[in-house]
Amino acid sequence: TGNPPGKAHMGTSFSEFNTGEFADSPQTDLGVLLGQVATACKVISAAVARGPLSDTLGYTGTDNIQGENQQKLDLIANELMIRWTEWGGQVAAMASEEMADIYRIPTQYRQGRYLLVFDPLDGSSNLDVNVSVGSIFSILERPQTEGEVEDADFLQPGVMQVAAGYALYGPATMLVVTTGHGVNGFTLDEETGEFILTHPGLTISPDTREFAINASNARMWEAPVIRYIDECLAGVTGPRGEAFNMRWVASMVAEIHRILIRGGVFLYPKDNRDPTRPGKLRLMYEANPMSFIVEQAGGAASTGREPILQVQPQALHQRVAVILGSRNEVARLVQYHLETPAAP
Ligand code: P6P
Repeated sequence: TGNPPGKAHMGTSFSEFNTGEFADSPQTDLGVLLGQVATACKVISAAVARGPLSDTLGYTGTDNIQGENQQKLDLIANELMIRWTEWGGQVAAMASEEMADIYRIPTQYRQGRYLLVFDPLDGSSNLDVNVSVGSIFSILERPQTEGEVEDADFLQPGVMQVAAGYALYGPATMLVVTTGHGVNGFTLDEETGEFILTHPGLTISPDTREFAINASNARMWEAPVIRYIDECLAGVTGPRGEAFNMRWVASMVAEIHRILIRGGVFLYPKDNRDPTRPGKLRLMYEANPMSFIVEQAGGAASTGREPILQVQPQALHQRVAVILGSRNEVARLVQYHLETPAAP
């Protein structure tokens, strides 16, 4: 499939792009679902923007399955994603960072062929300080279309995703999507309510001199990461012979978007704070969708020891180590892991 050459030009609306993307394919349902997700993201964007004006900032006092304090807007965004997609006839069930269990579509709605997995408001700890946040989504197909959807139906490796994307609620609201035919970025025209194609064919430079990591965890990093970051910090007189820059927004969507635009490598690696915890970020609705996007843009995504998209999920909310972005830097980090035996 894919839009005819030259069809997806700057200025194309997401609606027109979506139609072109699936015009001659059996995946037209996917295009319809992506349109519904895009609308949900517009509504979430408006809710986030009104946060300080509508008493929806701050915490609910409850924790999610991750043991993280839930912000009011986390739950609002979760509800909005469900309400704007459950009736559309494209989805059979959903899973979210904010819900312990899967959400099966109510029987009054047509059961679709897709599973929608999402982090409704990633980076929400930035809300009260008005720093960019986003929504991340991943779309899988049901392994079978009979009977009730079970947790196990979601436990597919990232290579099985049929689409993935994120909305970035920043100075501009953007939607970045892949269906396996490259990565395209759309900017919300607040006047018309349309997402307009502003970044066709996003690609990540293979090399970079910018890394993103939460350096306050340095004492807990494993040897390969310590080696890589030390070399970056050593500057022009060090083994890399270059000066590196660092960024850390604590909002994965903002970090990945920066990497798509100007290159970079993002690390949230396994650390030794808890031997049972392979990393902080969640596989199904953070690492997998972002890895699909990054790889479709010519980048690479690894746990340090295996490609993220090859990881076989064992549980809906499992965590994973994440190293992704400019492929030559990811390759260097993978090589450093190979040279260092995994801790027992
Ligand atoms: P830390 C946000 O909570 C998130 O899941 C990602 O968006 C972000 O990259 C990371 O965690 C930030 O983690 O430990 O720096 O607060």
